[in-house]
Amino acid sequence: MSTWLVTGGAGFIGSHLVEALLARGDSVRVLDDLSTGHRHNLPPGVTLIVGDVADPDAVGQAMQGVDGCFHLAAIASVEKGITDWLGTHRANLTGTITVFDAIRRQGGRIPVVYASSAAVYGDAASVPIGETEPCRPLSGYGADKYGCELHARVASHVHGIPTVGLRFFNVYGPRQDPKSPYSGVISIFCERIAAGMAITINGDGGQTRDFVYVADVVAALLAAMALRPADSPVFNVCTGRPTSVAALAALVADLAGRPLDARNGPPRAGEIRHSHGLPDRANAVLGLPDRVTLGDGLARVLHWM
Ligand code: NAD
Ligand code: UD2
Repeated sequence: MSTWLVTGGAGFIGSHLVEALLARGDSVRVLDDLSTGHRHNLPPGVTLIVGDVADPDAVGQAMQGVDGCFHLAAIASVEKGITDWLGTHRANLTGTITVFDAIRRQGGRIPVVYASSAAVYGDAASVPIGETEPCRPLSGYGADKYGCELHARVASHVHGIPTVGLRFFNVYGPRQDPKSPYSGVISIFCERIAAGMAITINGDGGQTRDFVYVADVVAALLAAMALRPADSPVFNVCTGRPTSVAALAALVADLAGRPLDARNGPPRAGEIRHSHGLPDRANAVLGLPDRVTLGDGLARVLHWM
């Protein structure tokens, strides 16, 4: 039986990963400050350490005796990175270096799989976006995620720590909090349309995103942990299929069996028009199964609500 540390394990993606690790009989320790995560997201049998991922003592203690670390703790919001630039930087980049440094201080080679983001690309010149596309982040959040990738190279090349970075595109699924002001479009649309409420489409709705279901993200996290590479690779975690926001709204209404009451609001400032990734490298190296289709994933979200 292996023992894993999951930072941010009480959050949306982290809690699904924790469930998968427990289901295969492993032991799980979670380090989370519960800023956006919830105790009730965690199944019984998990050790929860309430603490800050940028606190070297808390991370050092949590890291004792584990076989690997899934590092997901972060302030997962572009908007928060604008209003609290320094605080977000501390959680997102300092927190990641704290994880690597705790392993260095222990003199071990504990492998780390960490969450990066499609935000590292900024507004890419062309889609679909492959991993070799230059990283030109347009937000503090994206810059810090890119910083995580650069420090992961240092962790690997200087300190011998195996690392894998996963650039998540737009992740969705049950437990993504629709009440959060930073919530993803799918949780907002599903909640409002199912309740017969109007939705707002920012701009003309022609902007596209690559929506990836949380179970597929968990499969990528688990496969990445098995790699233990020496060259600190990064992978897109995406479907390769673009969906426009207008088409998403229509599909949710159809699946919910509700009429669509959609209003077009002003476009979001600084909005990226098209974001969808090339999944080929992840498919080849991580050996991922087929992705959950958007229709199936949305049905599961609606069923959960
Ligand atoms: P989430 O907010 O549900 O989870 C983040 C977790 O980290 C929460 O439980 C929160 O309480 C915890 N946390 C935040 N700051 C912390 C700190 N300083 N110390 C300890 N714990 C802290 O968000 P999520 O969607 O599950 O995101 C998980 C990871 O995936 C994040 O690193 C995020 O940046 C990344 N990501 C998510 C998406 C997406 O579409 N959801 C896209 C790209 C990248
Ligand atoms: C996602 C991530 C963000 C970052 C970024 C990288 C989430 C929640 N955010 O931002 O963390 O990684 O990708 O590029 O996953 N929309 C509406 N109406 C609404 C809400 C949203 O039209 O009520 C639109 C929004 O303007 C955008 C699209 O839906 O065009 C997706 O919005 P989002 O906030 O879910 O995610 P995104 O891509 O802005």
